[in-house]
Amino acid sequence: MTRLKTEDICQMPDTLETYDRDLKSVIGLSLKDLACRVAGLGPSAMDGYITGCRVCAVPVTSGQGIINNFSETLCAIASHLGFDAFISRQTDIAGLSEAFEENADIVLASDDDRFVAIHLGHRQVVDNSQATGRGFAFALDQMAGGLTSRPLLVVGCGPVGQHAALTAAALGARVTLCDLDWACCRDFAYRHRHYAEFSIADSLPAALRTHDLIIDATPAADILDVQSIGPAALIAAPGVPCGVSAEGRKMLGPRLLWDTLRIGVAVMLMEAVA
Ligand code: 2YC
Repeated sequence: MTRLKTEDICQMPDTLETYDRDLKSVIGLSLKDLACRVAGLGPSAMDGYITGCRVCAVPVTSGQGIINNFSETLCAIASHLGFDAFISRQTDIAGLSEAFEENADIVLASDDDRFVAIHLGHRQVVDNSQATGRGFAFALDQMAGGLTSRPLLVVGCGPVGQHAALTAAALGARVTLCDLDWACCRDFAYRHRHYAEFSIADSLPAALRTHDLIIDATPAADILDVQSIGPAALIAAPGVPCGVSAEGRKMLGPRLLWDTLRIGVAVMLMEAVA
């Protein structure tokens, strides 16, 4: 999991309204509507669950420690979606205890390895990597006007890529996996062979030339050479760094959906509360 830096997120709390407008222009849905769609409930039905639902972000000091603005950004996203969000005054286990004592319904917390939403009442855990994979597959479905029977390339066969691949397949796409670790793709395809048929690309440049729908689920910068990408291709890229270079991002414009945290967090919260 690539660790965010403060500079990746410090603008987010103040730009959520603008972000939501941009997202709606690219995928036709607001952040809340997208996350509700992933969670399988309509936004109005979801409102009944969201209103008054208390979300506590608990800073965690283990490993590389706290990322400045991380918990604040989680709270800002939760509030933007209509939740009653707050940050625990204390960190770690004391913070977790405080969340419980302050009647939090959902705790958001991340160490260096796992970022989860835990619904204390439903006893449910939603993992960020899984929620992000699902969120970006749905987002691409929206951008593309449907994935049914369409070839879709997932680059990166880690937790985010695997859940993006499963969700894209569930949405009808013909999914091809690509990863430097070919065996990882083979094992995933074999494990899920009764769920869907997953192809494996042995060359990324060739796969980029033959796919118009691409999910970049790698922690690698500049891995997607825009020269190999077709003029109609749509790309969904979760996380940091973006697999498309800065000039590539300019060239792609609204054909690229890149988001480092908001879609994953929104899906975590909606899936935890649904
Ligand atoms: O501020 C804190 O509580 C830190 N312990 C947070 C560490 C987050 C580490 N993970 C990341 O930077 C991201 C996740 C948000 C999703 C993938 N990587």
